[in-house]
Amino acid sequence: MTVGMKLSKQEIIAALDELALLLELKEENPFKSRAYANAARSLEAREDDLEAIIAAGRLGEIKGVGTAIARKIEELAATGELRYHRELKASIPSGHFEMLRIPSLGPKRIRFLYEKLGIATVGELEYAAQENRLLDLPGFGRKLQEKILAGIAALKHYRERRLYGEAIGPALRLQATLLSRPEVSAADVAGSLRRGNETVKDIDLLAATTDPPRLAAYFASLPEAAAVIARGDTKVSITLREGINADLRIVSPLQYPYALHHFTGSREHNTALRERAKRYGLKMNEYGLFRGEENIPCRSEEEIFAALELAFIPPELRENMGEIEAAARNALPHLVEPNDIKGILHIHSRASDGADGIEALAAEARRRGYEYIGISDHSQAAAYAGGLIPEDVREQHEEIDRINGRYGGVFHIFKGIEADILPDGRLDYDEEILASFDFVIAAVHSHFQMSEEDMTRRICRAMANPFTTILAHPTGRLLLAREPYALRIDAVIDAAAAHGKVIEINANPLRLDLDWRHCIQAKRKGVKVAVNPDLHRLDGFDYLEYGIAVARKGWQEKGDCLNCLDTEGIKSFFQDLKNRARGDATGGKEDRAGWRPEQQHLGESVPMLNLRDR
Ligand code: DGT
Ligand code: CA
Repeated sequence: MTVGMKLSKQEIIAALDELALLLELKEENPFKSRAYANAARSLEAREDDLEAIIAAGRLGEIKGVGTAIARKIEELAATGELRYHRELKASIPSGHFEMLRIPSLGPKRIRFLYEKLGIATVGELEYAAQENRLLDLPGFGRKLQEKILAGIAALKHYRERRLYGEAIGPALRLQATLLSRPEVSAADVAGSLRRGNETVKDIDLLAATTDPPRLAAYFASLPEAAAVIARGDTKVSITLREGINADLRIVSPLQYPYALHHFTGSREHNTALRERAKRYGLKMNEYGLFRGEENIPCRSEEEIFAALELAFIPPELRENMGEIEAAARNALPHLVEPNDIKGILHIHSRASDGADGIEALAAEARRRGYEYIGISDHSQAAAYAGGLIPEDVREQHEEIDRINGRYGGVFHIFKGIEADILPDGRLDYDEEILASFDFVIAAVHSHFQMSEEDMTRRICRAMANPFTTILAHPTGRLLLAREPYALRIDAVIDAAAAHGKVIEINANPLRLDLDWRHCIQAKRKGVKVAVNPDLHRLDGFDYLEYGIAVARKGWQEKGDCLNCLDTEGIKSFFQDLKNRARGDATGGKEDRAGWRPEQQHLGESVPMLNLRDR
């Protein structure tokens, strides 16, 4: 019998690690903190199913898991939370846990700052650092003080913004709510969300009605609104229960297309378009497109663009990165769409740190209409994530062959691996094992602190490895949480181009890495991308939509995405790479220059780079 877990194994491990940190912050007995950290490590190392262990009441058999910790794991699994954790968190100054997100501040230093200077919040810490109070503290100094100030600046930026993946759901629900109203004739999500930006400040909504006061009153009284920030007849701002602000602008049906364009932005795109309008003797704003006093009637955004002799520019491209010039030449890209995606790579199974077996993953992919999946569990160096030793790899390949046999060709599972890129740039298996995979995703998971030069050399070396197929999450960033490691991304893109390798758009909403700005750069160099969910459980398939938003924002077309190839197409792509690897490995001189299938088409429409500071 299974108990049904409210949290995944990974989430339980994360909760234990957080408990260890909280205990350190509280300066409980250091052994107690270490006990939780040790228990977390033992859980990570276990290969068998945690749910089954709990159901059998056998948690106590795990090394480092005593009765007290076992009970807490059971509570976490059964209820999704832990009373002890809640109480501990409440007993520590509110800002201390947040301070852990500032690089170079650990529990010890945070406690020390509290004892010496009474610093309980990030704001107090910022003030103290600005007043040079950290200069003379033992173990601190000017360099650390500056690092802390820089960390606080990043933290404040993070606080003001939300992940696309967090905001898009509530935004679409609000749009549906608006559309269900009889007085509303049109409603859209606008702003940075409509443009598919990776993080957003707020939710912008636009609605058309002939009865603005009624709609304004309705919106302000929504049960989703935890607070009403501002309320007029044309604009209402609320704070949602999730803590995100949502602005509704209310316009007349005639004004709607102009307002939709205006409030979609970006500011930079709007400014450039207004300049173009000026050259046509027109004035453009949220109320209309005017020649003198006369409004040029447009029933849609398409008609507004047409009035300026432009093709319709998809919202994702509206960043003034060359889209207006391309629209004028009728050379906009045909952006990739969800239906173009034929299969899913970068999938973790239960063999490493995923929650599901290969059959269940394949069945879910089939149910969603995909033709193939590629399993890519962690490699041996990633022991913390249950990385596969060579024997595990061989077993997994036999399992995949068996399942593929049962599918009889209607669906295909590719054999892959997410191989760690070791600090010196080598991959985490010998050539014999590497050669046994259909594809290899190379990934940095350790030693993030290298110099820019070393990290660039490390990753470029991995790109040059004949067995590498795809580079995973190239910058290692976690949006609103961790900055990218130091890296010359242009050198990495050049290396991908030189060796015919693919770069991943990791679709996890926290990563969205490769960044869309660099996708444009990759496209100019003829480097293909793969939209990869990096999924660890079945609902991870939902991440695809976030990755596709990034791909679209990065000007990617169907032909630019590896996993828009059908089964036969991707099979021969993998095979071509492997043939070449075999040539390299035997010192052969197989047609190296001539290889690079389909990589040469430099989209006519790719803009010159005009990368804004991030
Ligand atoms: P965000 O909210 O920081 O994620 O980014 P946006 O683009 O959603 O910015 P937001 O919410 O301030 O405004 C939404 C759009 O409305 C923006 O992209 C362009 C337009 N807009 C708003 N205020 C102004 C303004 O003062 N001037 C111009 N040109 N456009 C504006
Ligand atoms: Ca916005």
